[in-house]
Amino acid sequence: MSSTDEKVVTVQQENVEKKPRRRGCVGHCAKFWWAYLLVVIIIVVIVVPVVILVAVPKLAQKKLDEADLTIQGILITQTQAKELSMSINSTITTDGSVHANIAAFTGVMYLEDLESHTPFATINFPATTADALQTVNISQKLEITDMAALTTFNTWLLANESLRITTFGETTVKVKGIDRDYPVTFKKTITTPGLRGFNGTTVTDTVVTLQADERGNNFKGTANIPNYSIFTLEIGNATFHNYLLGPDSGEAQDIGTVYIDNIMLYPGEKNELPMRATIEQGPILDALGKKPYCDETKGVLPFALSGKTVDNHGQSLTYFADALASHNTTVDIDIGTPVAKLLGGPVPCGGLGH
Ligand SMILES: *[C@@H]1O[C@H](CO)[C@@H](O)[C@H](O)[C@H]1NC(C)=O
Ligand SMILES: *[C@@H]1O[C@H](CO)[C@@H](O)[C@H](O)[C@H]1NC(C)=O
Ligand SMILES: *[C@@H]1O[C@H](CO)[C@@H](O)[C@H](O)[C@H]1NC(C)=O
Ligand SMILES: *[C@@H]1O[C@H](CO)[C@@H](O)[C@H](O)[C@H]1NC(C)=O
Ligand SMILES: *[C@@H]1O[C@H](CO)[C@@H](O)[C@H](O)[C@H]1NC(C)=O
Ligand SMILES: *[C@@H]1O[C@H](CO)[C@@H](O)[C@H](O)[C@H]1NC(C)=O
Ligand SMILES: *[C@H]1O[C@H](CO)[C@@H](O)[C@H](O)[C@H]1NC(C)=O
Repeated sequence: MSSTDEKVVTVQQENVEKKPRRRGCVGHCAKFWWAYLLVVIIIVVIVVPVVILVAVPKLAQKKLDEADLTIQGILITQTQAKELSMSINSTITTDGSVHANIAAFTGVMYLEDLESHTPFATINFPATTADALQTVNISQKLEITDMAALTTFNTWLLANESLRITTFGETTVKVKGIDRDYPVTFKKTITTPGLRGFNGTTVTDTVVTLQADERGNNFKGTANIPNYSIFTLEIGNATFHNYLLGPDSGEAQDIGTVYIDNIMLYPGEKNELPMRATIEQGPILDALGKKPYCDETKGVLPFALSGKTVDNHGQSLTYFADALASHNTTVDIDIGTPVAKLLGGPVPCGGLGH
């Protein structure tokens, strides 16, 4: 400010309000210091806090809300009765316009479409930044605190074509240049494919024996179980009810137990698992002698399998067993071919007496 300006100001202080920025301040400010103080106070007390306490956190929350969470894979291993290991490979994508650090937090996961929103898992999210692309891989032990919620989740995962999972947690974000932690809510809902009730399962390489082996099994085969989900699941040893479905849908008969050992279900791979069963042979032979199995289907019989028990290294896993028990997977199995091999010919229509 030049001395000339100062003089002008002292003379024309009445005009200050019209051209304030061109004026100096000495005399004027001395008189109206309180007005400037008021402006400063207003800026400090209202504007800065509004920016810092309202605008920035609002923006931070908005950017967090706009970010996309994508889950590439979920691994459930070391499954025990009360705990399991869970790893998640995920990415968070943002537009990258805000430089911020999101603090680590504990979040929960629940089924979006189940009204209670009861968490089935508690996840420890690591600290992340708001970079355009973030890889967030999590690997942790999960104590099972709500068995019913985990069982329901597994039931939905098994039965549905797709399911929506919400991850929710309260955390804080620190925006670059502002030394302050803002509370924000992390809430993301993803849609992920389910197991579709193992639809499309086939059983091949079937062998039937008249005499049961040392474990009591008189049937062997290979189960080919499709996994449409992104989950890898260590299930362990599972047993299933084996229903023979009659020609009329009403006539289902529980004819024995199917055993599949050491089930580790992978996505994107064919899950070929040896299976064995202890089944009553009478109902099988009866069915093979009836239409349409004795002619049209050439001995391919319809079965339904639903879970009975799940045991992994000696521990009973009810959260899998109850989910598997809630669903019937229908499978057509070629029993006619191995039986014909055994008997030296196919069972004719009308049964073996004919
Ligand atoms: C995450 O990715 C790594 C490397 O590709 C892989 O070994 C691991 O199995 C994946 N985990 C999950 C949970 O998908
Ligand atoms: C994280 O997961 C991705 C796959 O989603 C994988 O490519 C990457 O190698 C994993 N990183 C680590 C450290 O496991
Ligand atoms: C998923 O499956 C469960 C159990 O069968 C069912 O009750 C639920 O309505 C299904 N949800 C969706 C969204 O399909
Ligand atoms: C499984 O297949 C059956 C018969 O094809 C179909 O009715 C059912 O909707 C399928 N279930 C899923 C979850 O895809
Ligand atoms: C499954 O059962 C067999 C015995 O039938 C046992 O040797 C094996 O260890 C069991 N596997 C698991 C994962 O529990
Ligand atoms: C599976 O099918 C059998 C035979 O039809 C039936 O008795 C059983 O109740 C069914 N189980 C479930 C869970 O639907
Ligand atoms: C799971 O298995 C099915 C059948 O083998 C396959 O079509 C599907 O692509 C697999 N799922 C994933 C996520 O790759």
